[in-house]
Amino acid sequence: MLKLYGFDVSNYYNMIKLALALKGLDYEAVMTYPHQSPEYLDISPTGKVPALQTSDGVLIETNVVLEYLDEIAPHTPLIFGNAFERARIRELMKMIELYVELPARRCHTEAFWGVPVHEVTKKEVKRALLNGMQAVARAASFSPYIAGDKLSAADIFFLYSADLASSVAKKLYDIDLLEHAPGAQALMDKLNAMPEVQKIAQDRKAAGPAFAAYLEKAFQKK
Ligand SMILES: N[C@@H](CCC(=O)N[C@@H](CS)C(=O)NCC(=O)O)C(=O)O
Repeated sequence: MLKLYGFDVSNYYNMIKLALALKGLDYEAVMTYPHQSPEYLDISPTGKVPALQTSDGVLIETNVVLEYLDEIAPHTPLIFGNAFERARIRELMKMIELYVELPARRCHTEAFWGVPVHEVTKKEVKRALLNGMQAVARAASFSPYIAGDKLSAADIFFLYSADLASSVAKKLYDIDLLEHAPGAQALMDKLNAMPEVQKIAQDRKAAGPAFAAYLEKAFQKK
């Protein structure tokens, strides 16, 4: 059986959880916070989560895992269409990760954990997030899904990247990031209404206090 390493507050972990749920794939969840212990590095070379243990070995990197799941469970495709259409879905996934998720991540400590970020970083991130969201808006269709009329892996990336990026933008800059991508809020509302997404949100809420305690300990050590 597939084994998924990670924790319920992790947005990347939740991307894989949603894909597994949509595809109806069984898996064992192994509650794991990212860490650099030799034992976990034997499983995940970066020490990050998520990591997916398959019968052939472990896979890391969320986009790679999503592609793998699409190959082993093609009945509910998340990357579909002709070669060009599939490439467009991958293009959107990559844009969302590079230009929305990753810049926002640079300010997570201040936005979510009360650990201040340097003013220069905050300035850079503000510019990157506005440019990134506007770039995604130019490339996306939002009709109603990001790549057209069917839910794709790009929607999964968007859902679990835009939520955190929007919180960062609101908390640090008092900006409504989704306003910069017409159609994005309606898509988020549609995705958030899905029962699979609601279940993941419940799990995330339930896991919040334990993660907060873990972070407090982690930051005390530094
Ligand atoms: N590029 C990785 C990113 C995964 C990632 O950043 N996961 C976070 C948790 S949401 C993590 O493990 N952070 C710990 C660290 O960066 O050391 C992916 O696509 O899976």
